[in-house]
Amino acid sequence: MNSKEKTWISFLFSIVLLVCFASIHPVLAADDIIVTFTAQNSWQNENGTGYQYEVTLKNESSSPVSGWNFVLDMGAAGSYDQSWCCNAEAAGQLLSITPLDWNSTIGAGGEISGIGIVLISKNGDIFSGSYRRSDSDGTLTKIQGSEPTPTPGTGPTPTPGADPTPAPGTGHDDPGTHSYPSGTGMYGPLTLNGVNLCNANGTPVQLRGVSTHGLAWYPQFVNSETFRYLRDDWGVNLIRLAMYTAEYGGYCSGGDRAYLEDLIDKGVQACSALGMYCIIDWHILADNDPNINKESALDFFSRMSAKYSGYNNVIYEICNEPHGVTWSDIKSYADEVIPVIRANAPDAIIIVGTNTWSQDVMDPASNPVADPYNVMYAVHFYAATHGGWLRDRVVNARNSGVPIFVSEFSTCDASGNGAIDYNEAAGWRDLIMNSNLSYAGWNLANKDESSSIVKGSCSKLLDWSEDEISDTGKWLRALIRDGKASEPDIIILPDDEVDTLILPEMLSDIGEEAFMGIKAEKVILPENIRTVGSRAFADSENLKTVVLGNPDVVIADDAFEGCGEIEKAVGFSDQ
Ligand code: IDC
Repeated sequence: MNSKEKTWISFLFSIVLLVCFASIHPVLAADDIIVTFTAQNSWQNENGTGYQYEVTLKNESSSPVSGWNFVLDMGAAGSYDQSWCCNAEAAGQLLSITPLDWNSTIGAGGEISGIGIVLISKNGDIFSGSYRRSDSDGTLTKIQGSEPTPTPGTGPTPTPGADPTPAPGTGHDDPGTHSYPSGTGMYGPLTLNGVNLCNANGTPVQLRGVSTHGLAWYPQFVNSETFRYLRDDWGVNLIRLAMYTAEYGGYCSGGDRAYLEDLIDKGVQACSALGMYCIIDWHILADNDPNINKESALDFFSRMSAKYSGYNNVIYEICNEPHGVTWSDIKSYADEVIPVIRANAPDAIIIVGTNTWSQDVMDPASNPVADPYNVMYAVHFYAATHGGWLRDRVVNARNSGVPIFVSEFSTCDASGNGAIDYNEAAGWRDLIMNSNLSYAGWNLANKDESSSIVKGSCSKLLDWSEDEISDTGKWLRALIRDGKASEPDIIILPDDEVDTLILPEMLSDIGEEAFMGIKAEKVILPENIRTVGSRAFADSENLKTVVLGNPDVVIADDAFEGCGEIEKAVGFSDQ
């Protein structure tokens, strides 16, 4: 064969290949989206069985698909309950799902995951499986998966570790991208100075946050995207992880302990990567006396404190709301649990609940726990039930040397529901702001009750519009935002051992002389940092490199006075 013939043959061969390829993969292929429902959890519900599905969408075509939707026919046996990381609308038996901004495009051959949909079925798990989506009307046709099965057994049977994690949005895929050293809160280690919660060099700090609802009830809110959103939009720097011991899926009432501990770990790790603090809350309630489940508590806190011993952002709340007991019952419990935590976490902040649903804050004034180092006491208020009289107690207790943490509160009444008392709430707000109290508002969920910060009608886990957060949510967000806005420059004492100092993302402006004389060789300024003040890093002898997350950061001329030559690098690639 001469070269001309060869060229012809290879040309013809290509044509044949092209024709074969085109017949298998039509250029304008239709119905390229495969939707897969995988059941993660199931539990008995008054209307049938609740199933929590992880939903993925795969784009089998060779071009990206934007603005997808799909429509699931739930049949007569199915109904819609809630969802996350998508918009859902149920009309009769039809459930229509559309994306959020960040997951609206599926790349060529790509897949998106993290969508959660909870459906109720009277006929077992009829939805698990894969479906092909019709391009024309979005309807789904099952191509693989289960036939209806008998209804499974009772009780919540969550699969450990299989809780929903929202698919990451662009640029937010790894909360650790601008990472904090593992287990570091944005103000570094905390300590008490009198009744005030402070950073290591004695500057008072304020932890402002939200408490989850029961972890077993609303696990979907425990994820780093939600926490990041709360941090960046609301100014939250604290998440309380409320783990009920007796109620619904409770740790001591038959709940899945491994699953609950996985959720705690997920929450702790998310907070750590975001420089946020978190409270591990042993949420006693119906079990009014903490001594009832003391053995479990000792075991739990011993393991938790060992696991998080190096984490300066973890706070231990050892009994949510004792009631119907005496202070000496609570104190004797605390005097057993505190040393167990101290053995592993010598400096952690520990919060002790007080009697009468954490209202009797005067008790410890005359009779504190045996080892009061870094121990605070809880006050809980619900504004429509607990007014000025409880505020007076808080003031008196603090004047008597009792360090107080408002580890749970809301604007409505003590049922967690009912009307908001804006007058009393304003009184509490003044006390919180004037006394720089740290707090966690109840609750981070979309339950249809006034204390939930997201409305029952909204299933989004982040990016809530004004209409999607409840009145309590609005009030709380304003409180937190104002707290953040009025926060003084917080100077963090860098650890002498640290070669690389990663500054918290929340520090948008670095004040004058804030980090003078640090020992680190390298400083990383996350992208949120806008200005670096005069002599901010002056006289830092070892300092050689400054990594700028934001190339536009405005740095005072004398910020590095007295240092050697400084190399400024842009971006985080060398972390
Ligand atoms: C409430 C929840 C509610 C749940 C109930 C279970 O808001 O959805 O059904 O617990 O018993 C507390 C408790 C806290 C309560 C809250 C409101 O710490 O668990 O949550 N509250 O009643 N103390 C005072 C009020």
